[in-house]
Amino acid sequence: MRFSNKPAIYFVMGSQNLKAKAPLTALEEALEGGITHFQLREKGTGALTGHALRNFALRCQQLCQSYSVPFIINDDVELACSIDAAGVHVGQDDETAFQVRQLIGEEKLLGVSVHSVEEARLAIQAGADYVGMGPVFGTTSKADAKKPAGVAGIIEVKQEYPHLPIVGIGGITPENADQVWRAGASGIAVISAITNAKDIAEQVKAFQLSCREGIER
Ligand code: TZP
Ligand code: MG
Repeated sequence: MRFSNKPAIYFVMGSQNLKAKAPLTALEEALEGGITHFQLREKGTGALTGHALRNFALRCQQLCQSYSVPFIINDDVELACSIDAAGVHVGQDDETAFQVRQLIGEEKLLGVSVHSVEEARLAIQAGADYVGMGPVFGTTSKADAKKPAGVAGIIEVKQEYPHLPIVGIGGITPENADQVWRAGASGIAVISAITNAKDIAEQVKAFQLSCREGIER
């Protein structure tokens, strides 16, 4: 499978998401713990821009490459192309998935945030490799997040498109992740439960365990 051949533990982070640790330290610990994907999502107050963003992105990319983990950029197609990132993730309010696929070519991963079977259908048509669905649970990491949707949407899209990789996002912790796995998700995407963890590598391992428990149950 193009997106992942094992359950994806997809870490999403921007420099603004870190309080106690340096962002690159957090990323390295998460890689050490075994994340399978990383998305740079630089947004909101204090977000890096311009050269600072590009330099930060390059350092994240280098770290990801040294662990053979795909480095994916949120929204910024131009930056992703200029540094040859492994992929791009876009929402419904960004450039259309169809346009993005044309700009990035066939090789790069394309992820699209969707909230319904219809949006999933359009994402597939546009050439998405996976879709993100959420917020599954309540989140404070996204200012304009919709109401938590639980796992119902994931189950519905999975029924309609059994081969489409779906990544759940929003308020996911090692304690509730089993619900997302059982709904049929191929992955879980996480910001705060990883960035706020004291021991980030251990927390990633707890997410790996949640997957085994979710599947066995
Ligand atoms: N999209 C839907 S919820 C969310 C995004 C980017 C934020 C997820 O962050 P957290 O801290 O894992 O709830
Ligand atoms: Mg976006």
